[in-house]
Amino acid sequence: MTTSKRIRIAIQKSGRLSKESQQLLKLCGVKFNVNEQRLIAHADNMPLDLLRVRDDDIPGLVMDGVVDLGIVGENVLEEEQLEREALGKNAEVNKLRQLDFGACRLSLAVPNEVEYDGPQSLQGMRLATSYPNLLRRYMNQQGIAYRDCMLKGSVEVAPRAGLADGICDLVSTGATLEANGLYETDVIFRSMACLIQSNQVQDAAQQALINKLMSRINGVIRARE
Ligand code: PRT
Ligand code: ZN
Repeated sequence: MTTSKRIRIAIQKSGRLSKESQQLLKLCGVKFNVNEQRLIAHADNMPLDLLRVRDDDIPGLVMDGVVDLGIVGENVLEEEQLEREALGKNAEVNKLRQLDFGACRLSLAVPNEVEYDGPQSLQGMRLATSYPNLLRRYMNQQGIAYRDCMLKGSVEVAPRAGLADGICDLVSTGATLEANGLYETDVIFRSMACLIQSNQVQDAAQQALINKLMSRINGVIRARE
């Protein structure tokens, strides 16, 4: 519980989105210093705090109203929404805008020696993934039966290790697939980083600050286009 009216924004602590998330806020005039040991960084010049967490935790923190804003990949957001909807939990969030970094796609890939002739070729396969809900939605839409193998990391080595027949993983350049003797067959979700807001922000001063931040973000992104 907090009695202060400071805005809280969750960003990735360390990883592919953390530098650009921090840079975007700095370009919007938010002055802060990050201490690697600390979860929270307070802005010096406005009532805004940065909460530095694992990216997977960001959608839930925003949906539950623990923080007001979050910067996260659309892939992580969509996966969490599907997960919560399946559990009958609140998955509501207000997506304020897509950002201009973090581009990737969630794709299916199989070993080079496997012949692919449309999604039906994946029928009955065991697929390794960290995105079971996005995978299930796509395979159900295609009407393809499969089994999954949940892995939080090292997904791309699962086929070679004999754990799975194929994978469903994030791709940006394709170098990781190539290095592991895999090729991309289906793109199932395209993603960018995005800014999300909790539906539970009710304070007018907080909303005014969020609106100000949004218009600055729009300006920064427009200037970079
Ligand atoms: O520790 P934490 O849980 O916060 O981080 P994480 O390890 O789960 O996430 P991280 O930092 O790897 O990625 C954060 C977000 O960046 C993802 O959720 C995506 O929205 C976005 N993003 C953009 C990517 C990539 N590009 C990407 N290429 N996330 C992961 N990858 C990985 C992919 O999983 C594969 O291992 O990079 C490899 C493929 O890259 P290429 O270039 O070889 O194709
Ligand atoms: Zn993560």
